[in-house]
Amino acid sequence: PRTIRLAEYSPPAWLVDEVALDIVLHPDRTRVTARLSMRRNPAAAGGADDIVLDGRGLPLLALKVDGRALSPGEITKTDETLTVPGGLVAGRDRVSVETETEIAPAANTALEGLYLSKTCYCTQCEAHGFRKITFYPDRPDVLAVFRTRITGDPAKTPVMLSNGNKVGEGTLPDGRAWVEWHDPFPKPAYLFALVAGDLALVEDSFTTMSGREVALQIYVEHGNEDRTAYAMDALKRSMRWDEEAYGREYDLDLFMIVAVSDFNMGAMENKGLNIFNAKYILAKPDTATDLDYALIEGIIAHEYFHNWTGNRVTCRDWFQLCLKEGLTVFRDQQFSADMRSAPVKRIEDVRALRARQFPEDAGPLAHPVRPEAYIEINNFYTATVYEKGSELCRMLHLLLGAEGFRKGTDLYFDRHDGEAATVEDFIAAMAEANGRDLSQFARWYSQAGTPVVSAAGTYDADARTYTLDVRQTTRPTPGQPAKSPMHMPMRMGLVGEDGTPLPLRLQGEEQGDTPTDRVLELTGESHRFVFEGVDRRPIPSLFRGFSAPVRLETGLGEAEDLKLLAADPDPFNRWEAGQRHGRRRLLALMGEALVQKPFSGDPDFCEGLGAVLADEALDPAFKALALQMPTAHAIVQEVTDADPDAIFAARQALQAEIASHLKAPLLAAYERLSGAGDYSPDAADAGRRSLRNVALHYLSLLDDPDCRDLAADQFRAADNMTDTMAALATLTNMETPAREEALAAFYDRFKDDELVLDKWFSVQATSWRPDALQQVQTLTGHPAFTMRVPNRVYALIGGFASGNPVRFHGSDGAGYRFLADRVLMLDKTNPMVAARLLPALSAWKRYEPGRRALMKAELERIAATEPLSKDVYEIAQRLLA
Ligand code: BAL
Ligand code: ZN
Repeated sequence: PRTIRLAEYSPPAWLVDEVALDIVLHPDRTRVTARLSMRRNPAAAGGADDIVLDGRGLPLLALKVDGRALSPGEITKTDETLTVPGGLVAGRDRVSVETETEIAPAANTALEGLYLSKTCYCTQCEAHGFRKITFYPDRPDVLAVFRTRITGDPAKTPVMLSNGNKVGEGTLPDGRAWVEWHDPFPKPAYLFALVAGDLALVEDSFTTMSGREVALQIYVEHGNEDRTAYAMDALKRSMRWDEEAYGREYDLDLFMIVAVSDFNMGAMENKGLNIFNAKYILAKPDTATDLDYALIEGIIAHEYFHNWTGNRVTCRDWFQLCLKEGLTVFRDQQFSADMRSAPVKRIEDVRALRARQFPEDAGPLAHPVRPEAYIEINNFYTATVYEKGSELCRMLHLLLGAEGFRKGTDLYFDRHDGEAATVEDFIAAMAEANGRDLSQFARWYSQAGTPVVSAAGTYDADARTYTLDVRQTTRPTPGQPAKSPMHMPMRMGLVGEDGTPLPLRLQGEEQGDTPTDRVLELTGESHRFVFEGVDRRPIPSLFRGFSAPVRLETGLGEAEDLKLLAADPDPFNRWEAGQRHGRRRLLALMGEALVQKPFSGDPDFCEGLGAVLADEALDPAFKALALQMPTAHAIVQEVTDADPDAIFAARQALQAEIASHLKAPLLAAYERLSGAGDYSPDAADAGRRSLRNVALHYLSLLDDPDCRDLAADQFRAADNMTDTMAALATLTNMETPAREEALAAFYDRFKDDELVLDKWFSVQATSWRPDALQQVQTLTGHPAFTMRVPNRVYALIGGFASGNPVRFHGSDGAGYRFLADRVLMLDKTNPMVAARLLPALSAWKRYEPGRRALMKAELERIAATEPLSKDVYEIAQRLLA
């Protein structure tokens, strides 16, 4: 397979001003005619002026250039491209190219291009799906105005949608219906969308800040209309927020969302016609958890925000993916923080970053936020591009201030509206709007790896000074052996033992209004900061709010961490101190097990957690996060020769210790928080449920008559999916007849509800019982299991491989073999989803020699298989390199 490189970018020789698509739907023979009004690109550097159209696996039924039919001998066609030789259009600046092809949506199992989700036609064109629909220069720097005519059987596809505004409809003499759509905003082909099916419609409207009325439409399967209210509300809140926070108004008179069952990704921001995985639209209290609601809110916002960051200003090439994704994730995180609790949202986002992006940066799949080479671009929709990309925007926001950041985005939109831009364009707008030099900051986009910042402080009581030394280093990553220092903001404070904020006056600064929280900028390998007027020994609270995506070595000891857990005024660092100590405890317990010492206890830590639990001033959602110990995946990142059984045993021991120490307050909290009143998915109620369910988790670890029946009782009494799932997850880990009863009752109740059934599959996949793999294997034979639906694959296979850190890593390697078999099976039908399962093996080098060899053997088996998709080939090669 060919490697595509950023360095080889060249502008397209030909542009498309307008495209007229005529699509006649049929499950096996959809006819697609495309008429492209093309123009020679004045910016192209001369050279070959062939017209090259992408077209993957498409038959060419007819081709006309300026109305003249060309014979096969006049053109060159491969399975990937169609080339009209430059000689045929020599001396012409404008030409019309018309092609006709035929595709089979029903046979499209890869779910890229035009396919059928059940009986509904839908599309997924990002990144390279449009070339599976018709011949076209399928690259994001070719922006055209689309006119789309769709013809179909009105009995089967009464709803036929595309981008923009509906400009005509009618019926043909043979009874078929047609509609025509026109999108006035020039866009790249990856933002094209078509949906046709028998769908129910839920409507609302939104008045924009300039007083325009926008019709809002959500299309769902019949019967799901009552699950759209939250998504619609989130959409309206997103539209208002983008006006207020970024001055961005919606630009069409219609905004449509369609929920489909079969979708490789979460959702897609097609202009005016977002297509969503139904999981991120449909919710009601008895089918969706609080997490589902939060994800719906965040993803609705994300796709809507793309209208400006992605659609109005798009990417020049796919290497610039972070330009739209990092910025849009940052915007959706800001939105959710405004809608909910900002500190809790920040902790959740950092947890996700550490769980998914840090391992990426530390392993064989490490790549810069703006990658420089790929074989299959679908493999780069990664946590690094998305979540680390967002962290870079967040750092700019902190370095420039909220107002400065807004000045930068205003300039970026003004300058590049209607264009395909680059990361350099974005940085230039930020720099120029603020008069700042961001050239060193830009290194974050090209240098992979997570910097490690180590800190050391000394207090001089006589001089009343505190000297803080910080040093940054970044380990080599694949293809980048040498690293340079990054420009990063370090938000920090110094606190007394009781958490009192101390003044932060640096040597040489004037006395006066001294802040107790400030941002220091790190640019060199090392810095020394001397604070004056420090009248007691301080504890440093560094990188508050996780102000830069680094691994911090604080140099702090146990006692200091416990003090920060008790009293750091920065909620993020308060949580962080508890996590740090939790990690310390887990590593200590693993060490004890190794030398066969009985597990020690740590009453001070338990007391510290107990104080958090008892603190009336704290948000229950925060308490729930603070009480949860670092995950097994996090510990794998901390050790060499990781032994999953030892990590599991240490986590169980630590949690059991906390549970038994805090049994009374946990039971009291569990009782106090028992749901009273109607369910609301809002952050406050969700936080209370979250804390109660953390208490349930702890209490269920105790072999104690007061706790034994809590989960089964909760399962029976629950009136919402959050509590139901928390109880079911707990029971699924247990050896009790109540387990089978609950699983059977749940299945019985929800067997016709595909989204809830996914939860039933995944809860069993993530059980820590020793027979989990056997159960998963049995479930692959369940009549409701299918490899054709990505959500089901992610629930069962993905749930087991990525969400079961102990049983997936069984020492016999059967879990690895199971995953590899499934990846190879799926590669034949849906390579994108197959490749997305494979990173479950990405940390293979971190495990003890036995597992390491077993994982490697499975990766080698995959890599040696022929044929293999580009998607799986690339990931397997990189993992083995
Ligand atoms: N652009 C692909 C889906 C998303 O990130 O919104
Ligand atoms: Zn996105």
